[in-house]
Amino acid sequence: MDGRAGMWRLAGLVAGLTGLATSYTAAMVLTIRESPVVAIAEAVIRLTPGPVADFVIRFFGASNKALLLVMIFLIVSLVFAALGTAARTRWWAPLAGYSVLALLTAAAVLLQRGSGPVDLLPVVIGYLTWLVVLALLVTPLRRAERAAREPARPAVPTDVPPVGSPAAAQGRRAFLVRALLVGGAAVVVAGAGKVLGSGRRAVEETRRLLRIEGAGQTPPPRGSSLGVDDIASWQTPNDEFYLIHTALVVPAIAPVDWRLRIHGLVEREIELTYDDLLARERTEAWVTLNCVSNPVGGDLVGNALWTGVLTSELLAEAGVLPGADAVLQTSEDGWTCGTPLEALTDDRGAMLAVAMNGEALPIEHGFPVRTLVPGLYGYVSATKWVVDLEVTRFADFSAYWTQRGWGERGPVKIASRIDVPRSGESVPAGNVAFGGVAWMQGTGISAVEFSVDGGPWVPADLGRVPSADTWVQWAGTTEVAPGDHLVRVRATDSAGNVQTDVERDVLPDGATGLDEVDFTTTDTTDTAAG
Ligand SMILES: Nc1nc2c(c(=O)[nH]1)N[C@H]1C(S)=C(S)[C@@H](COP(=O)(O)O)O[C@H]1N2
Ligand SMILES: [Mo]
Repeated sequence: MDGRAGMWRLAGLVAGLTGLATSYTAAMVLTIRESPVVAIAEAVIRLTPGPVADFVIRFFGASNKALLLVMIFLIVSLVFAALGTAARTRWWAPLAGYSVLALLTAAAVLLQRGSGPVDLLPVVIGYLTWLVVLALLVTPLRRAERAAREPARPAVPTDVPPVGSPAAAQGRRAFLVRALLVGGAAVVVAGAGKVLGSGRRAVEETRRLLRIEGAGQTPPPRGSSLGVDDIASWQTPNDEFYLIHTALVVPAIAPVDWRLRIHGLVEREIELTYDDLLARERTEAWVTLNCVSNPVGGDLVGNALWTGVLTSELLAEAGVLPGADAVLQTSEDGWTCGTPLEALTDDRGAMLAVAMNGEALPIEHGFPVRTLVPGLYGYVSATKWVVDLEVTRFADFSAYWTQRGWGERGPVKIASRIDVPRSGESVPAGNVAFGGVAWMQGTGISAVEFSVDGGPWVPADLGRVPSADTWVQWAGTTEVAPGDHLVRVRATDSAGNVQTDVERDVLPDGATGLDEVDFTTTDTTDTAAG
């Protein structure tokens, strides 16, 4: 048996497994989801034809998933070893192999429900690890082989079979040392990932089992949905709600560990536990939350039912001292925002939310507690994983996004969006359906109009809403001749302000301008007649 071939196999195996370790740990750090290998297992299960899957599942019993993982592990280990062997003669072979593996894994990850671009990061990290580690390991092996091929020097006569030159032996030693170090590092990295992942999973499990009594009792008002396909649903499901946070590692806070401190310019500091908060009287309201960096027509906006405790009551209990005009909010991950004190104490219903659409807040949306303030953009109000409220003055601090050039106060701006037709869509000419959503939290929307090709503004029907704090669905139809068209939309709020067509960037305090969509209408009379 060729011991040197064994070394190449070992190099491939160590590089491969180290890549699995870094990608697993990256997955544990970045998300609460499983590692890419699990994504592959799930894809295999999903893509397996029903009867085969049934058989396999019955055959393996309850442990089928674990067994499938072990099998995948064994198979990729063989592939890794083969790639190491291939690297000996064809430098590009492992590169090609790793690329194929990474692409397959990326596809499997994207097949998972609710996955996004960030979920690909572990795959990228694993891929880079493969390349770097394999290069690291084969460099001394190549050196050894080159040395072994060099013409033998006049040797001292000996009975020992030739094992190559001292340089070759040295190269192999260097390889073994590196393989050992890298392998050890991989074990440490994977261990760290396991610890991180189990903490996160424990919090996720706690959250899943948590029932917030009385939450989710306010159904969407009848008529909030106009029943038009492809308009954003009036209620945004939790797993479709947009996500914005600076945290790379989303805090996983067990409710028992959560504390909120209310202090600063107050008569009495308050410290609350999660149980303290849950023991208080709760409020529940439909509120639309949107991001200041949402461009005109963008989808960084969602509408949900929020359950929590009014900040006005907590702050009244703390006793705000004269002179204060702001609350500096801090999250567990150190993000900060400054909220006008008034917005947290007036009767708009600002709350420390514990539930979203009737269930405990999802971890990525701020579990166990976040702030929610109707009428303000998220970046100045909607602190996820909130742990500290300091009553203070705007003059005395500068919060995370304000330091980066964004406006200090952040009241929302009136906006409307076209969801139907989609940009570039082709629809039959004639009576064409238009629709979308519009919002102006705090004031409410009184009218939405749309205009095709700069023609007259056509009033749209509006869905019913429970308050001024949610978005409203709009829909309408108008006659459109065959050809290419452009539709624009504008809203009017309940104070009579008409949405401006002046285009402004999202920076520093929210975009303005009208959403517009290009679409094509096709003449259907021929085909209908023929
Ligand atoms: N801790 C923390 N809270 C945060 C942020 C953040 O980066 N960190 N982003 C804010 C911004 S800019 C917005 S728009 C909302 C988004 O809330 P969502 O991710 O639940 O939709 O959260 C706000 N709360
Ligand atoms: Mo935001």
